[in-house]
Amino acid sequence: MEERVHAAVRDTADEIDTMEIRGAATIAEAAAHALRRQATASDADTPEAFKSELRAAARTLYETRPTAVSLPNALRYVLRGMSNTTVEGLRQNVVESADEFCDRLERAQADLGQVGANRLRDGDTIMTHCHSTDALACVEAAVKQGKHIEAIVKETRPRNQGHITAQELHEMGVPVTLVVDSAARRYLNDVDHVLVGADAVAADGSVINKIGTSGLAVNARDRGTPIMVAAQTLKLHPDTLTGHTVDIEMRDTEEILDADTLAELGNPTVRNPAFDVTPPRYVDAIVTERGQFPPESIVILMRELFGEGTTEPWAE
Ligand code: RUB
Repeated sequence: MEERVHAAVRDTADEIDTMEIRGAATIAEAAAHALRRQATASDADTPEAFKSELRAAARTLYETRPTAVSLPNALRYVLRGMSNTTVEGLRQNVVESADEFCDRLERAQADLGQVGANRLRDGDTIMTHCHSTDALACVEAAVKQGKHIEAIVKETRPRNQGHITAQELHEMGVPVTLVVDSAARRYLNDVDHVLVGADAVAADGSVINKIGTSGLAVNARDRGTPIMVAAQTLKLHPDTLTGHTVDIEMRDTEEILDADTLAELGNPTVRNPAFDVTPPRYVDAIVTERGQFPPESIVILMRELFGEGTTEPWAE
């Protein structure tokens, strides 16, 4: 099966796996592009062979990182477009649905940005965790509305995605203070909103995002600081409607310390979970392109979008 998967798809899968491509929305967009590439490069001579190639490509992409639901949601969106009965027709279907998916993603982020920006007031300071394009879309829209926003940016160990956030905020003209993760509570007194993204939102309103989000949310609630999650509907996890839980990715311990240091320390067990779950009671608003929702109401939107659940992206 692997040999039918185009090299460009395997490259994208590798880049997602090694996090050269990262962040839930960016992963989804790259996966849609990869399926498009598989379709345009395919030399399948029957519709069945073409569909089977696309499903194999989808599975290769799916098996990279388990937590961001935007990935299977993207694959499902593109594969569901395959309705034609000829190879050329199917190729056209995939190209069109991949392009449509990427357009919708971009529009959703812009619309969500407007909703999130309305929650921010002129002079507000936000605190961020990790790097989220959905969250930054809110800040960008607020800045475009003429609001002065400042940011306290958490480093986000072990991979320091906070550095990307700091750089992008700087490019928007937002003054940034960078802090180590453990300093977050100290600075929450100076913050008007905690603003984070999501890799997945469960039917009960729980938010799955970069490890450390839940601790930040608990501290923010203790300080009375509102917690806003920017998550386009692509982040809603359909399987949680039927009781499934979200798989939390465990990453390589080398992201935390190298083998020599590990040996010097007497080879302790090291754990490196990439994400955690913030219960809905610590979240004030989930901002989507369809408006803002209290976390407990997100299930209504999920039922509207997905019905009672979904199948695997490659199901026939
Ligand atoms: C990224 C992360 C981001 C979400 C949302 O984790 O937790 O907050 O993916 O990002 P990683 P976006 O760096 O491990 O991929 O809003 O861009 O979809």
